[in-house]
Amino acid sequence: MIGDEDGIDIGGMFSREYAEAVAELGRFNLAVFGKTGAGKSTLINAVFGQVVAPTGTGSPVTADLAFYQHQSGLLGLLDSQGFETGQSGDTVLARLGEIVTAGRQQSVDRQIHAAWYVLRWSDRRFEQGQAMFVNRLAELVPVIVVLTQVPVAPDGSVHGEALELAAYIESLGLPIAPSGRVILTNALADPFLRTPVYGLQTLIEATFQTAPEAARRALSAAQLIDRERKRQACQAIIKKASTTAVATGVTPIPFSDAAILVPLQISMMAKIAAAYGVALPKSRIASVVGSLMLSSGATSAGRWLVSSLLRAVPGGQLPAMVISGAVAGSLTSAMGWAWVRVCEYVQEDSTSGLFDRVVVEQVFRDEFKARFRLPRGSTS
Ligand SMILES: Nc1nc2c(ncn2[C@@H]2O[C@H](COP(=O)(O)OP(=O)(O)O)[C@@H](O)[C@H]2O)c(=O)[nH]1
Ligand SMILES: [Mg+2]
Repeated sequence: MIGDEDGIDIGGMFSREYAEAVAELGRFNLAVFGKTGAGKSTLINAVFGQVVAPTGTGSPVTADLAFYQHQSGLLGLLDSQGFETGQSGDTVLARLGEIVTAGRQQSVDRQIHAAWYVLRWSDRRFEQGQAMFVNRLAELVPVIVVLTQVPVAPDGSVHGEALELAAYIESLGLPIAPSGRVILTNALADPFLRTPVYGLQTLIEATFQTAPEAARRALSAAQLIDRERKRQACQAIIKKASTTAVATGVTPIPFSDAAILVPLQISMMAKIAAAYGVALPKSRIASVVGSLMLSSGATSAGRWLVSSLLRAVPGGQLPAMVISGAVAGSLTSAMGWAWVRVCEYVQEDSTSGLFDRVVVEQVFRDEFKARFRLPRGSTS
């Protein structure tokens, strides 16, 4: 058991709170269509990171329409394994029709919220069969049309012929979500040609606009592109927790009183991890949170808190003081943002795929130090 000497089972507490927070976010379900080689998998990877194939239990999984889930549980993905329009397109549409119909009787996190129709720019054409497919698809689910592998110059300008193709598709008057515009993307940067990644933020924006309100928080958590959106979600979580902490206040002596804040802070950290869609097994995050809080001493009877205060007080004398509500609030807020930094770090550094404890602790501490301010007048 990961806990401190006060007997708080931090890991267990975190796990429960995290599961609850993820469940509360729900799930965003996306269907992705396009020919083999169009760039579906590459695009999904760039936007959501690694999405794993499940066992297929409970989902109508077939060879032509496979259901995948993000490890966080926040994203469901229906991937047409690649098909041509015509006969196999009909099969895929029929299958999707069944899924959509079945979903109508179920909760919102079982429904398909949007589709991406993915088209490789270098095909340089959009056939009538494809237009018909988009039309029929749009009867089942809102369709966003995405041009992939678009050539982009180092200065970020898009190849003129790609713009022309997009304009041509738009001129057909298809029911393209959310605004009739085709979205041009390049999911891979080429360091040799110095071509940048392009259009993913626009794609995410369009997907947000298309998704129903109930699925947007899960989408925000699952995607990797729009970090500002995640920060905004975390800001609300931190504000709520620190406001509660202000109302709580703490007396540092005896030290154990600081532990009053622990459940609040654990809950805050769990909600943040969920809002970031940290794609690690929850047991693993829980164990890191446990060791983080233990080693930082934040939970062990507030020792760390007190030593932080000591360092912040000129002369290093611990005055006989009550940690005011303002300090409790500032402390909780600093912890929240420090944890946001850790979640960002873990997401950016997806190559490691692991929480490295030493590094995580460093990232946490650095951000905490930068954020924690002793409110004026609180030590007198
Ligand atoms: N330069 C570049 N190459 C891409 C891009 N998307 C896909 N590719 C390449 O195109 C090929 C097919 O991509 P993939 O994602 O497997 O297509 P899928 O069959 O639709 O899933 C792969 O070799 C990718 O590396 C992109 O945005 N830019
Ligand atoms: Mg693929």
